[in-house]
Amino acid sequence: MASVPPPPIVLAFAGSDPTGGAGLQADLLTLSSMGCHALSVLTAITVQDTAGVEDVQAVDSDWVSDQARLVLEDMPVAAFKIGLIGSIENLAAIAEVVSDYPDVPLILDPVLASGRGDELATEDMLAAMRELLIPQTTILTPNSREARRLAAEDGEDAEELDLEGCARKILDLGSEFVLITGTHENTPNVVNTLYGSQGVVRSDSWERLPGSFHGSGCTLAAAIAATLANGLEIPEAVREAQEYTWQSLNAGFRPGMGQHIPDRFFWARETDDDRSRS
Ligand code: PXL
Repeated sequence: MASVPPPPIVLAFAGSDPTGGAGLQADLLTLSSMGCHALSVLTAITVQDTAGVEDVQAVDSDWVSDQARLVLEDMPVAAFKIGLIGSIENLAAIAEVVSDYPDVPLILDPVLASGRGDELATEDMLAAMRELLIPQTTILTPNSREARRLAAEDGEDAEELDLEGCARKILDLGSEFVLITGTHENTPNVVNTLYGSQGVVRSDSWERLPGSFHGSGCTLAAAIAATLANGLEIPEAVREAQEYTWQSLNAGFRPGMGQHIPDRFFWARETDDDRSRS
């Protein structure tokens, strides 16, 4: 029997999304689909449907630490991925846990609001993110709105900031790389740009798909964690994760009355073409 190497392990800190579109469920689907084993540390429970988030209940921060510490003492991890954090106490707890693993790449998706605009982080959490988590981040994956909010200084109008300036400010906060996604920009294609200390590392342009998606940011950040855990260098890891995410979105479906959700297992689903061929 051919021996198959074990999957690399990725630890995801995330909130539960009962729709299966975003959050922890998006991370598990993406990491599994990309050949990783996911450890999942629940940070919050949400009440939501495909239209929006109705309520969020953060998990007690001691429980967040304890969930993470026990699995980390048991298993080696190849990457961390952080999504919805839920509270400032959770943010501090997660920052302390990951600081004990400085060699493990950390992908931080700064979840500030749902697709509909429901706030998922307070201004205090934003400040704590800048101070405690961004300095430990390998790749931060904000959309352009999140990048502007993170980069805006006191009294500054976030809307006015250009994305390259935002990237520079975020890198100055200590993130090694920042990938700013362009879904919310008024451009014909979606342009995602990866910045590092030397400036633009790569910029990729994607056909803009119709409809609005629930869980696209979670999918992209989890996919980057997976490609890094699988051993790719950062520019290729970011390229391949975008390719995977675009394919998941292109195969997306609308299970309810709100947004579309990506199909992270697009490759496992038979299409009509497959069926007519067999
Ligand atoms: O897409 C960001 C996100 C992450 N995690 C959870 C969410 C959302 C958006 O709604 O609900 C749990």
